[in-house]
Amino acid sequence: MKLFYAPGACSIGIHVLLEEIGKPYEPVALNIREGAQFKPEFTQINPKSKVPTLVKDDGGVVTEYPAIALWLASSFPEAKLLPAGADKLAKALEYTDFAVATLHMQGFSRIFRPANFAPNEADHAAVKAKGEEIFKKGLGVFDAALEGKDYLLGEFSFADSALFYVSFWWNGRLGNELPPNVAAHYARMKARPAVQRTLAAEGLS
Ligand SMILES: N[C@@H](CCC(=O)N[C@@H](CS)C(=O)NCC(=O)O)C(=O)O
Repeated sequence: MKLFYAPGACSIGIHVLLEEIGKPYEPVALNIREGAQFKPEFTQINPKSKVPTLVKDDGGVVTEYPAIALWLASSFPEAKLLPAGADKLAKALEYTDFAVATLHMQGFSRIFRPANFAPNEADHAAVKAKGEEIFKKGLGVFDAALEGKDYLLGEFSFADSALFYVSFWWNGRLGNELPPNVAAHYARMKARPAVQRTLAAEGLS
């Protein structure tokens, strides 16, 4: 397997899952600030120009965070990343998609890339404020979901990797406070050897 990632980007969550699995893989860092994702060498692999992108051993390509996470969890059951049963599996996908599609794409993207939402610079402060509102509301949902639990599904699953990366952005990168249950989850995640190896590999520890 080959993982295309950018240090500190959302791909860090998939990087964590690969470290949890512990099978051989090749991490390939893309400099997305310099536009490596738009170069033909990469667009012929993923025309959407996004990380994470996973190339399987059979040469097939998996894109989109929830799909990659689900594929990894299903393909390596011994890593126990896949919750058993339809109800828990649906919950894991629900949490993963909420972190990626709402907190990341709707919230964090507004905070980090306001120009993608409003061409007029005068509107950027309002766009960022909306992003923060979306992000904080989402963290509140995760905080309630974690009440009385160590991980989102009780046991560790692929969904925790998605909450980890948005927590890392909010707290680790922006220095904002996390609500108590999410803060405890983030601390628990950072204590996992797989997370520590990933942070070190991405030059973030
Ligand atoms: N919907 C995608 C989002 C991936 C995404 O937005 N990745 C960002 C990094 S966090 C990226 O590759 N950005 C490069 C760009 O937009 O040019 C997923 O679930 O994987």
